[in-house]
Formats: sequence, C-alpha cells, structure tokens
Amino acid sequence: MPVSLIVLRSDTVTHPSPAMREAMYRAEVGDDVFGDDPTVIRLEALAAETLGKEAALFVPSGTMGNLCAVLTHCGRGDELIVGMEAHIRHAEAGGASVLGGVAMWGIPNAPDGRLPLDAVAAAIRPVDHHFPRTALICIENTQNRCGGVPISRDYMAALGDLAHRHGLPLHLDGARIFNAAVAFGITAADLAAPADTVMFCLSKGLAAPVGSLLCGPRAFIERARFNRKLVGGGMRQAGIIAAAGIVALTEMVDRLAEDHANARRLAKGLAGLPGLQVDLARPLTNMVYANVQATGWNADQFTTRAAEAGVLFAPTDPQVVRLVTHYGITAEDIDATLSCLSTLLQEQAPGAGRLAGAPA
Ligand code: TLP
Repeated sequence: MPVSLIVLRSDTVTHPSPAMREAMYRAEVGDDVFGDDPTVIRLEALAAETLGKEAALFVPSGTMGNLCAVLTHCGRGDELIVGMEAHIRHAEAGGASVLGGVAMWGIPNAPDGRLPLDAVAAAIRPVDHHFPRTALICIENTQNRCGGVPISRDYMAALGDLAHRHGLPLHLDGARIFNAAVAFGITAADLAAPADTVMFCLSKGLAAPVGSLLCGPRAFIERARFNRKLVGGGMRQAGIIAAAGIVALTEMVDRLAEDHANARRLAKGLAGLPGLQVDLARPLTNMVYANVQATGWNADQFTTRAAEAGVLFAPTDPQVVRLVTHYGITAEDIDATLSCLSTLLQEQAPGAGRLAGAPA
C-alpha cells in the first residue's frame, strides 16, 4: 500500500475543520424532535436566510432532503419531470417512486446540464384520465454528471417561469449550489430565487461531516417536517452536527474558489497525459471527468491501478472516471496526482503491456 493517499473520490470525503470540531464540542443541544435544539434552530434560520427562503429543515442527507421535497410536493400516482442525469433519478435508489409512488419522467440533459425548455414544456401532461398528473419539475445545479457544471441564473429564471406558468413548483437539487454561486460570483439566494424549494448539502464542498437543508415556504417546510419523521429522519441532540453546519455556512463558502482552481489545474494536467480525454471547457467548479478509453484500460481498471499507486477516484461510467477537488486537497496534491498518473500511463502506453482482461 502507498504511504499516503490522495482521495479525490468525492467532496463528501472531507473531514471537519478544526473550527467545526470546536463548535461541535461546545454545541448547546436539546431534543430536536421536540423542537428543543437551539443549535439546530439557529442553523435552520441561517440556512433559510442564506438561501432567501422563509424556512428550512435540517435533514441527515441530501438524498433525504430531496425525498422529503418530493413527498411534500407530490402525491402517490403523480409524476415529476427531471433530468436523465439528475441525482434524484440516477442515484437515490428510486426513492421518489419506491417510497412516494411518484413516477419520474426523465428528460435528456443538454451537455451543459440544462433541461431544454421545449422538452420540459412537452413533458407536462395535459389533464386526461389516462395520464399521471405532472406535479413537480426538478433541476440540479451544479449538474454533477454533466461535469459539475453550474447552471446560470437566467436559465433558472426561465425554467421557473415555465413551471409557474403551468402552475407547477420548481425544486432545486442544490447539493452544490454554493459551488455554482461562487463560479458565477453571485449569491446562492440569487441563483435559487426562481425555485420554490431548494435542498443543499453541508457535507460536500462545505466540509461539514453530516447534513443537508431543505429550504422553502414556511407552510411547505412544516409539511416536510412531517415527511422527515415519516422516513425516520427526526434526530435528537442534532445540535452536535448542526454546529459544524453553521461553521460550514459562515466560513467555508468563499474557499470553494480554491477547489475550482485546483480542478482546472488537474484538468489541464490530465489532458496532457497519454490516453486521457478531458473537456477543458468543463471544469467550471470542483469536478473533473476523464474518458479513459484510449488508455487501453476501462474505468474500473484505471481506478484500481491508480488506487494501488495512491490516488483514489471513482468510475462513473464504463469508460469514464470522476475526480473531485475539495477542502484538504492542495495544489501540491494535484501535482502529486498528476505525477503519479503520468508514471502509470507511461507504463501503460501502447506496447508497454496491458492488464489481463483489458480490451485490446
Ligand atoms: N452525490 C454523491 C454520490 O451519491 C454520487 C457524490 O459523490 O457526488 N444531489 C446531488 C447532486 C449529489 O451529487 C448527491 C450526492 C446528493 C444529492 C445526495 O447527497 P447525500 O450523499 O448526502 O445523500
């Protein structure tokens, strides 16, 4: 095993900062299911204010935040419209359908992550007893599987207008909305304004150990609180983790620019390595996707080899890997990553021998 690992699997791998650990140690707590935890109450108020919504609900994960949003917006037998590449549709174990009885109508994302407005409009069901009722439109920003791309305020406004013209709410999976806001140099509240509800994560680039917030109108959040209980997300002395969330929101947003700069440095370096294809227009936030097909390895094989050499990242498709920059990863780590992968790929260069089982 290598002596030290560089972990680029996700920004979920971050460890809490010293200030977070201190805040957790000192957190005032109560039983949050009784509404008695002062630190959770403070975090929810701060989150609502930061996102420009009336109220917020602290949940253990982004998946649960999105699920509570769907359960609150939709009834059984309803349908929601969502991107084919969206986390809600792709990576939340089908929770909206399994637990909510909600069908998911997938629209192919444009390469820049957006959902073409004409395709969204065409997917809204007319009222007819043959059809499920369209009840919700969902958008993800940044769009993870499209390269961690941030989606503009103008597009968000146009999608919000479209939804509202049809009497539909817009839910924003803003797991990384602060990355998008920092990339555009605007506030998260501004970017999220066209959405009725927004979920964002504390435990990704903002580096808190646990937790996400669902934000929206007060009456909606009270109904979502019921659904959080329904899915087992009521937490007791949750102030311990909420304290880290308050530090995340107040101290960790501006530094995301550093992660974005490291992602660009990484992408540039990877693009120069044999066999890797990287879209250099892409890393606009903290994610780098690389196609590995021309290396002679598939994504699993490349990932395994790199892990043995000390760099951890994740395959996302048979020929594609994702590397994510985050708190704790420095420019020196990026250079070390590039040097390690360069050695690996030089050895693998055509004629230098292939892994057993690799496609010829
Ligand atoms: N994404 C994780 C994995 O699940 C893929 C990652 O490493 O990127 N929305 C978006 C856009 C997400 O990327 C994720 C997590 C979630 C929601 C869910 O958040 P958690 O993991 O807290 O349930």
